[in-house]
Amino acid sequence: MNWFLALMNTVAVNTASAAGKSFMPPVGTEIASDVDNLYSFLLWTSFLGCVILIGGMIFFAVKYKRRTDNDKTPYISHNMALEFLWSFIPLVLFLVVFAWGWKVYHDMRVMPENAFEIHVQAKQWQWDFMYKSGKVSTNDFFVPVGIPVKLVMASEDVLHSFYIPSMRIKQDVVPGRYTTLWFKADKTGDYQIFCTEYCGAAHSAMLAKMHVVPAPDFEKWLQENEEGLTLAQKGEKLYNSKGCIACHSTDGSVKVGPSWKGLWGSTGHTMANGKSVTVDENYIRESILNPNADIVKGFSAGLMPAQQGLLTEDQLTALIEYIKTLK
Ligand code: HEC
Ligand SMILES: [Cu+2]
Repeated sequence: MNWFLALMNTVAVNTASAAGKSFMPPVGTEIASDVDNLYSFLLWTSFLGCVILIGGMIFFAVKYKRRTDNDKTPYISHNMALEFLWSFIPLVLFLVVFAWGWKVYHDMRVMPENAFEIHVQAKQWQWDFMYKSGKVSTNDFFVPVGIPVKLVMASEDVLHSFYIPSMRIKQDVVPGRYTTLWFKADKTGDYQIFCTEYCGAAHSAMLAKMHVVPAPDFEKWLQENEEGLTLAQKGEKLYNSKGCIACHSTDGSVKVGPSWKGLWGSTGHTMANGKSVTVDENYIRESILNPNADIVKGFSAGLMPAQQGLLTEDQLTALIEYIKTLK
């Protein structure tokens, strides 16, 4: 039996050091270490369970092997204490995993209030990163270290999925709606980004690099080759050129449609059917592309021309960023 234990020990030690070093991608956030801890717990309890189960099976098979033809199997009906323990201990383990997993998932999905927002646009087969300052960068994703970053993501064509293994975060990027993701990078450095949803011929080449840099360097990068207009300013131009100005004011006065002033972030926004919504990116997106989906209380349906197919994802993002500034 000793050689067996020695072997098991070697396997365990090597797996542990592999898991700690090369097996998992480098840890870039607090959430990443939370995920790793939970994963290690799962791995080790499963390993222990496996040893107890398979080890016990082998042990009993050897110990109670039938030796002569006269060996009789004793009659055992049940064992209360044993049955209770082998149900109760796994139950506790599963509940621990449930609560722990819920906590980590909760931390991943609750967006911090004051996060730095960056728009991510996926298309076959590249990632565009749009900053509020107007800067756009393709497949190179610059973020400041130590500051919570929130991603508002849209797809121009098919389903993609944005994955940064070192941050242990992943989120589908779905055509027709915005999805969000957040992280706070702890360490400067370069990290790999993947698309993890098969999206066509060059899916495996849909890669990007994340560059986590000190905040001053990030500011400097943001200002390099600035295109001139911020996202909100581009939105304001569209507000004029696309004719929204005919029916929407930005100073609170009511025209044919509701004013955009104070629209962003309002929580008890009432619809004609009595429903009350929170004004976020997805609500505004839907209101622009398909106005009849939700009619604002006090206004008529059928007046606003649907913009589906008339605005690009970029233009939609710019308009939303403009509306965000009209506090
Ligand atoms: C012909 C008038 C008209 C034009 C032009 C128009 N809208 Fe509207 N819009 C309305 C009306 C009326 C409503 C309220 C009824 C509804 O919810 O559909 C509305 C609602 C909205 C809302 C929801 C507002 C809220 O308080 O919830 C948004 C956002 C919006 N429009 C964006 C736009 C954008 C962007 C454009 C330009 C591309 C535009 N609209 C052009 C008439 C117009
Ligand atoms: Cu993709």
